[in-house]
Amino acid sequence: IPRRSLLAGASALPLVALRTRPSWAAEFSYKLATNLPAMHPLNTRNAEAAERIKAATGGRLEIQLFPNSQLGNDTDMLSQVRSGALEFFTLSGLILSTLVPLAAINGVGFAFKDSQQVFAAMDGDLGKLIRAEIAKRNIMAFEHIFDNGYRQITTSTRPIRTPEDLRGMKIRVPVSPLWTSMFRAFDSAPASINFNEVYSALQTKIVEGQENPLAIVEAAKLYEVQKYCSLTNHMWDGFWLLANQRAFSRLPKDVQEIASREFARAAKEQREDVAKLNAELREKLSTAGLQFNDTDPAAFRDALRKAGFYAEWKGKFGDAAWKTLEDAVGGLA
Ligand code: X2X
Repeated sequence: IPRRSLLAGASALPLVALRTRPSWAAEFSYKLATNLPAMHPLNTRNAEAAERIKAATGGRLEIQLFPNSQLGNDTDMLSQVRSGALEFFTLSGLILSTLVPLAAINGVGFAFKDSQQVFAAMDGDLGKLIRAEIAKRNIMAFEHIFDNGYRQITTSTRPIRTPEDLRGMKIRVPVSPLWTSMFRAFDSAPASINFNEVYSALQTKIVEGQENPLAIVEAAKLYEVQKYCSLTNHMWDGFWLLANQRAFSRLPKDVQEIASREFARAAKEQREDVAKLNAELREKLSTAGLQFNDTDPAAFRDALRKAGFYAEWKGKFGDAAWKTLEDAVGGLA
């Protein structure tokens, strides 16, 4: 095409754009933010979902991804999604619990036996209960939670082989009462730090260690500033995909349905990605220099029980919610 005719076409466009939205702009242009690096499956799968949503809605809903805490830390982004400044946001239920206390319940230490049990509960009655609580705020959670995974402890100072090894350890935890309470129960010295500051907190030795699933230890390159990785599997954590309630209800019904369908597919695919990563990363991260050890979960669970951790959180969540958890995982306290 000759250059001149392109320019001629372009100069004609503003006349049309005076009254209606330009033909190249989406009717709804929304943001989706996460705290994780772009390569983590939470982002790659949601990026694919955004593409499919754009195609299936004929371009009416365009979703732009902001990974890696680009729009602020989790605390900031949670206020943005509540106010509507941000339309979509993925957040750990445990951090969300600063607003919706029940959302921390899946993080109770050593509650779930395996991922199958996790997702049966989170796609079932337990998840339903949590989502109902979330919906009482200005936000909503899509049906299927994304996987963060079982959390492991990394440190620069010493491996964690027994619960006693956690005594006095300066360990970073996310900003969430349940996390702080759990590591206090182990007699550690937990420090609440948002994820976007974790790498530098480890690098500068503000804290000795942190805990996260292997997929994150890799994606955020935490192995560069940590020496040991102790496989404690001490809790399961997931990311709710949250939406600002008003922003979502503003979408036409068919667009809402397409978005829900594609996010559901993204969650299912993302769970498989994470399971695969967490299974293969021990070897890869060992090669990168991390020293791994296994642990006996029963010893850690006993330590929590003796410290009164389960009794305390049963009281906080209440008997009904605790029973829903125990119906899914068996007796806890
Ligand atoms: O902050 C963390 O450690 C992370 C990335 O796992 C969560 O979002 C809870």
